[in-house]
Amino acid sequence: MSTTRRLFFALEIPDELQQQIVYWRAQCFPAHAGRPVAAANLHMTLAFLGEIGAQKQQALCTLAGRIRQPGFTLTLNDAGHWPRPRVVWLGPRRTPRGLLQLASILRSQAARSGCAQNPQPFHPHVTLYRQASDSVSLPPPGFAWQWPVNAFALYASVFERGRTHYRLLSRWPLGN
Ligand code: 2AM
Repeated sequence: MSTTRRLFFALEIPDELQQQIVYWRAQCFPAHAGRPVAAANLHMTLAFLGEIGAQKQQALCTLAGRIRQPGFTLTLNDAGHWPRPRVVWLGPRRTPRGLLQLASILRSQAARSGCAQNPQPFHPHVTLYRQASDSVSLPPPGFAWQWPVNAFALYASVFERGRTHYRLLSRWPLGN
């Protein structure tokens, strides 16, 4: 029997920024805003692959390794609340072209390999809270976290001892 894993391509957020974001979150959101995502789990999904087997994973990794794209600077300076999936998110006010291109390539490679993609346009975001309360208030504008993105990664979503965590499996550089 072949085993599958729940995989996705994502951008890592540097550890120091993850810590700064959770510190800011604790200051700026009400205590009952929702279930906060752990600092180490903060990331930006580029393409969700779903439950896939080793063969498909290998094929998608080969394609990912052929991507030649420059890096870009990402600035997270916007926040929002999606009531339906019940998430509060952080994202860029202006999406860098490089981020759109990278997500678009990974999403089309995934779709061509049989990983159904969300038909909605890519909306770059970092989930801050899950099971967000309906009335959560968002912090005023004026915050911004910025870093140079010079790689993207493949993660497995792992449920262990009652918790989900994201295990980094592979990383590919973005060039100049
Ligand atoms: P979310 O943070 O908006 O929930 C691991 O689960 C990552 O994959 C999360 O970033 C999650 O996005 C994303 N994800 C989970 N299911 C998905 C789906 N069906 N379509 C797109 N992204 C999904």
